[in-house]
Amino acid sequence: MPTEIAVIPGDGIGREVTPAAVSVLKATGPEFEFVDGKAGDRVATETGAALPSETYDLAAEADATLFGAAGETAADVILPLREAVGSFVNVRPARAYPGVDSVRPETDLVFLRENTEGVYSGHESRLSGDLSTLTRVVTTSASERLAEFACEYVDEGEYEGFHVAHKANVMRETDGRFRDAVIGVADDRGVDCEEVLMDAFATRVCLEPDEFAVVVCPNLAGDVLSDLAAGLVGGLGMLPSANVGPDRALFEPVHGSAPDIAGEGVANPAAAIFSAAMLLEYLGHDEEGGAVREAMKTVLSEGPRTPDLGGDASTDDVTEAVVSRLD
Ligand code: GGG
Repeated sequence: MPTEIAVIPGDGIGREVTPAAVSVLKATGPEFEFVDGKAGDRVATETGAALPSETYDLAAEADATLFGAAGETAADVILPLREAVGSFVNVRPARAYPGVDSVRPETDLVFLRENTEGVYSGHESRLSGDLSTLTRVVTTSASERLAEFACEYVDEGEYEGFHVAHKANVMRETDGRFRDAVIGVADDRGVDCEEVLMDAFATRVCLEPDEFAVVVCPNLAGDVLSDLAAGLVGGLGMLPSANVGPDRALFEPVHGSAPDIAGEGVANPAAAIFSAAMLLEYLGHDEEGGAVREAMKTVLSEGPRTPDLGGDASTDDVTEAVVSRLD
């Protein structure tokens, strides 16, 4: 039976970069069955549900999922999709590549973002006309599971250790629990783990990104700090990600729907194509994943490039250039 890949483009430029990633996957050789799923703002308007149950089920049952971008309905789309694949960690590499005008060309980071709780756990309330509240959820079990993943990631990637970013000096109970759980697991496993306050990290990573390699973060901090790192390496069009669970995973560019350029055919497909490389490796196609990454890197170096990287090429031009290097 061919491996089933759920393809959920979502909103805005997700509808342009996801087909680009699928074209690249089709050019790699392994036999995949691509099954399309609908989700997002337009689907919400048409059907009343941003994530129809059949799309949730598709992601929950497919071998892997390729997602594009979420728009206004992000909370109703990407958070449940991550739940559908059982994801507990969002792996977000932020790397500078030759040929891309990067603020910090020495940047080579991977964020391991907690993916189930924190302030994204959905416990928001409007208590009055003047007052809204949000409950932040942090469990030892989810923090330890993330730390276990981080220790394995560090071992497999032969890193010296990892940093844990937190704000436990202010959020003593929640980030204190997160920090203690992560450091506890690292100590038990004999993995070097250095703590850093997340606000200090934001400055230090801009000034000295090569001081960091693997950074473990609570959910919101991981979302924000990885976007900050995107600014060091050429912008949001550059960062891929993998939402990993015990049995399944969902791959998506870090960027959102970019309504300002949606429909113009000029979105940078690099993040989606790098996400496809991560998907291939996740499914055990290491050689093909490496080939996609190398082809994308060559195109970034030699062109064509989309306008966000200073070029005038279209999404299709870049995709065709990558595909032609895979033949
Ligand atoms: N492809 C990533 C995406 O759609 N991002 C929009 C967004 O708001 N994401 C929230 C999150 O990553 O938790």
